[in-house]
Amino acid sequence: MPPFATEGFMTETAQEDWPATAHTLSQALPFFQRYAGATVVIKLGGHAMGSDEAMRSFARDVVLMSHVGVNPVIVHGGGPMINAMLKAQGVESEFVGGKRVTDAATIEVVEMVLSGLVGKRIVQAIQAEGGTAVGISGKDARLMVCEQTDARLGFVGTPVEMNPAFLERLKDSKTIPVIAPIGMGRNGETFNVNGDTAAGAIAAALTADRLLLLTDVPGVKGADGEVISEITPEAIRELTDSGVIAGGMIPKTETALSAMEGGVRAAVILDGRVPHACLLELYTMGGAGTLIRG
Ligand code: X2W
Repeated sequence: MPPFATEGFMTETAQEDWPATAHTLSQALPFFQRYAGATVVIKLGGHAMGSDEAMRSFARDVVLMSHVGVNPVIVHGGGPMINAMLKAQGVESEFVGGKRVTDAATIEVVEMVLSGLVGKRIVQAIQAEGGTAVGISGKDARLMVCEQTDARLGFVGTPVEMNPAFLERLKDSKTIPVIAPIGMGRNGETFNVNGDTAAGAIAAALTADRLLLLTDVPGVKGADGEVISEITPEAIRELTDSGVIAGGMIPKTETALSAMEGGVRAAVILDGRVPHACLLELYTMGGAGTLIRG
């Protein structure tokens, strides 16, 4: 029997606020109904993974979503954690076009850090809040078969064949998958996959209702520097052509657009450092970050 996650709630909420809490819950009913049965793929980037408290809050939101009928699928990054481990081992690492050049020594560290440390930390946090999670990578059950992206990048892979049937089975048993962006090659290779790319490919393979890309920026900014709350794929392309969308935002918007071309209904780029970013997005009128919808 999983633990009930009541302790924090009881101590964080003063008695005089309980009627307001009941009101808030009641207000969320239409949103609970809208997303009941929906598959929501959440990319948790390494930069969005903060303190233990932030991790606990994220995990709690995921368990809540699962309890009200959503099928959350977590795909995580861990770039900063890989950097730290490589540094500790004295291994140099460089990025080309946002992707880590990955040689034979580096891929071992990448797989150890992502599948071992980062994934299991998220699994443990979800289970501490009463959910059930399993940590897997794109290798497990042949979830994500990859080909080499570019010989100059070494063991960096592009997903070419997805096998989401195993994830469907986990969904049926209310088990939350926590997926490390590691792919398997057809010739026994291990591939390092950009976390956003992996999340987009998994969301498309599941024809997810939502892809939430949790990052460390508030969303997509327009020419006036303000965060855009909702935008179409066409407008994203225009802003990219005119140079307003640039740098690290480009891989995120491209992931969102290709996931939508693959059948995902909508994608959201949002700031994972904001407390309860996922709940804000799914269960309030305000939403959070930038919603990309056709
Ligand atoms: C990434 C995988 C981790 C990742 C890397 O080695 O850093 C490639 O660059 P974030 O935290 O989401 O950036 N892979 C090919 O994407 O982590």
